[in-house]
Amino acid sequence: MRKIIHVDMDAFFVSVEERDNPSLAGKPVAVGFDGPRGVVSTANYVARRYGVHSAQAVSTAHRLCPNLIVVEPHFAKYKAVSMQIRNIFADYTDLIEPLSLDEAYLDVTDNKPGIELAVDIAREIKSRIRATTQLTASAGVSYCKFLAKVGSDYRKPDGLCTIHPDRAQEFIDRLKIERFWGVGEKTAARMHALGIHTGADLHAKPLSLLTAHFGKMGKVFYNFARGIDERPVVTEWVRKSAGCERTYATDLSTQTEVVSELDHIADELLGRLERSGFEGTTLTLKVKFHDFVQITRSFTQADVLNSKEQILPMALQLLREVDYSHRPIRLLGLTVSNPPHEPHAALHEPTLFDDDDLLL
Ligand code: TTP
Ligand code: MG
Repeated sequence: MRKIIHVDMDAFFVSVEERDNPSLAGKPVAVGFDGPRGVVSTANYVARRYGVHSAQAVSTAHRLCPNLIVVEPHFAKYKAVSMQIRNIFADYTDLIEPLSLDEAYLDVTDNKPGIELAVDIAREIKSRIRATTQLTASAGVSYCKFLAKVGSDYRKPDGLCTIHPDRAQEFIDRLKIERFWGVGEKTAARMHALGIHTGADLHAKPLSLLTAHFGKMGKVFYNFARGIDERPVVTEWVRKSAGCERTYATDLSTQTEVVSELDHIADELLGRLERSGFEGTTLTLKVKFHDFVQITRSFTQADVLNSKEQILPMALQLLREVDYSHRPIRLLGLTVSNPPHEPHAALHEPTLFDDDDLLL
C-alpha cells in the first residue's frame, strides 16, 4: 500500500499578505488587482464568509463585502515561500508532484528519514512550514492521490486528516460529489441530473452509464467510487500543449481588432512551440467575453501545426464560429495540443472532458 500526502497552503496569497502586514489581521482581505477588470485571486477566511472567492470579479466581491480590503499580489514572495516549502518536502522524498505554487503530492512510501507513519511526516511538515514561513498548511494522508487531496481539504485551515484504507469506502460513500477530483461545477450539475449527489450514489451506477455520460472520465469516477486511484506521483509532466492568451485592457469588438490580435497571438504561440519543441495537431481558440462567459473551438488536422501559414488561417476559421457582434471580447487565446504520438501516455493525468473543471 502506498503512502501519499497532499499538502496545501491555507488561503495562500492572502496569508502571505496578512503575515507581512499585521494591520490586516481580523479584516476581510482579498488578493487581486482592484479596479473594474480585477479578479480575486484568493480571499481570506473572513472574506469567504461573505461569499468572496477565487476567480470572482473584484466588483462583485466589493458588493458582497463592502469592507473588503483588496491587496495587490506580490508573486515574487509567493514563489519564495513555494521554494521554502518544496525544500522542506525534499527532506522526506524526491517523489514530489507540485500542482501549483502552494500545493503538492508527496509519495512517502519509502521516505528518506525512514518514518513509519505518513501522518507523522505530515505533522512534521506542517510544523516545519509554520516555523519557516509563519504560515499554515493543511495536509491529507492516504494511500492514493484522490483521497489524500480530499483529506487536505477536509479540515482546512491548519487541518490534518488521515483516510485509512479500511475506512476509505465509508468515507467515499458519504463524500459529496463536488469533492471528487475532476468534478467542477458543470460536471456536478450533470451528476445531479443523474441523481448522483454522493459517493454512494456514484458507486451504485454501472460503468456503462458513467462512460456514456462522462467519456474517459466515467471509468475514473467509477474507480474513485471504489477507492481505486492508481495515478502515480510524478515529478515531471510530459508537456501536453503549448498555448498563449491575452486579456485586454479594453474589450475587443471589431473584426479588425480581433483579427490583428489573433495575428499577434499566433506569433507568440509559434515562439513558444519553437522554444518548447512541442508538436501537436489540434488548434484550440479560446474566447472569453466581457461577461466572463468562455467558449473554446477546436480543429484537428493530420499534420503537426508548426507554421504561421497553417495556424493563422485555422484560427480565423475557428473565429468564424464565434459570434461576438454583440458581445465584446475580453480574452483571446490559442493553444496547440494533441501530439501525433504520445510516448509516455501512462504518465498523463486522465484527460478531463470538461475543461472548465479543475482549473486551479
Ligand atoms: P488554492 O489552494 O486553490 O486556494 P487558497 O490557498 O487561497 O485557499 P485554500 O485555503 O482553500 O487552499 O490556490 C492557491 C493560490 O493560487 C491562491 O492563494 C491564489 C492562487 N489562485 C488564483 O490566483 N486564482 C484562482 O482561481 C485560484 C483558485 C487560486
Ligand atoms: Mg491552498
